[in-house]
Amino acid sequence: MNLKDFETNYKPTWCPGCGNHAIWIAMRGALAELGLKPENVLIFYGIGCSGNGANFTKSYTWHSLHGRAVPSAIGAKLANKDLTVIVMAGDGDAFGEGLGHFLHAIRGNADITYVVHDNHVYGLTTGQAAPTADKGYKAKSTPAGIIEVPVNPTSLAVTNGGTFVSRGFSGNAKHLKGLFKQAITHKGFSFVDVFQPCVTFNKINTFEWFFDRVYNVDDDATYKNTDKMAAFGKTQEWGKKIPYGVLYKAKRDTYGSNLPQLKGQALSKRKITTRNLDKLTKEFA
Ligand SMILES: Cc1ncc(C[n+]2csc(CCOP(=O)(O)OP(=O)(O)O)c2C)c(N)n1
Ligand code: SF4
Repeated sequence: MNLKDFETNYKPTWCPGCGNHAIWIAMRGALAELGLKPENVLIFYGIGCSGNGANFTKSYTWHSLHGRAVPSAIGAKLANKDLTVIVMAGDGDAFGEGLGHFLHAIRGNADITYVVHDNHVYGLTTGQAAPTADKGYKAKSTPAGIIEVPVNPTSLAVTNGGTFVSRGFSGNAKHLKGLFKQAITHKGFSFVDVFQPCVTFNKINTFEWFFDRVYNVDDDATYKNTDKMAAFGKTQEWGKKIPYGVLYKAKRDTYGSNLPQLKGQALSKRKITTRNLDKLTKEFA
């Protein structure tokens, strides 16, 4: 398998220089190196520039509703556990409209991979501020600057039962490919928050801005990514120094492995027949 095996006949329509290109290359590289075949991979996309990857990437795809890709993906994984199920969405989709789904998916530890294209803006709708934009960020939707503090997705993931919490950067596609491979092979909900500069609408959080600040925790042999408190500390770092890499890893049962129906258990010892259905309905009413 190689990168071409995961390409369709459509060429990306993303702006030249957009961080989405590196994510696209890294994901196809990861799938190819894992020896996966397009017919065994199902990728759910949100609505946004990131979601347009549905047209360029060869696999089974599902272009979801805005903010709703995660629950659809969990359902698919429960229906067919042999599929490799991935979600790719923008940060507006993931942490605005879809924030509730993100938290509940982490709690449940559904065995899917969640890649967020985090560019701090709503790219497709021309640059409104997304929930990860820094306080004071000025956009056409917030000309006087954002009043709220940003959502911190990696902190939320660590504190709400996350088992694979990581960050990638479009400026390091080689590392991103390795991260995607780890995330896909992780048993449970794996979260990869990718810094993906939007070169057209975000003139603050540019490639240069990130290059001046990011450092890779995977290069630090003293960092223990299984230490929850240390991981939480890393997720709180922002400003002059911003960590990326695998911030936290833990082992926990997946949602599917604990679901009674999938374990072959009957939900009730009482057999439901047409004769006792009325009685049962009354009991539950
Ligand atoms: C429920 C709902 N609200 C709003 C929209 C309009 N909408 C489409 S794409 C988009 C923004 C996408 O931004 P993001 O998720 O950050 O992805 P990006 O384009 O940056 O990749 C919005 C608000 C929609 N389609 N559905
Ligand atoms: S608008 Fe921004 S996020 Fe969308 S394709 Fe262009 S650079 Fe990328």
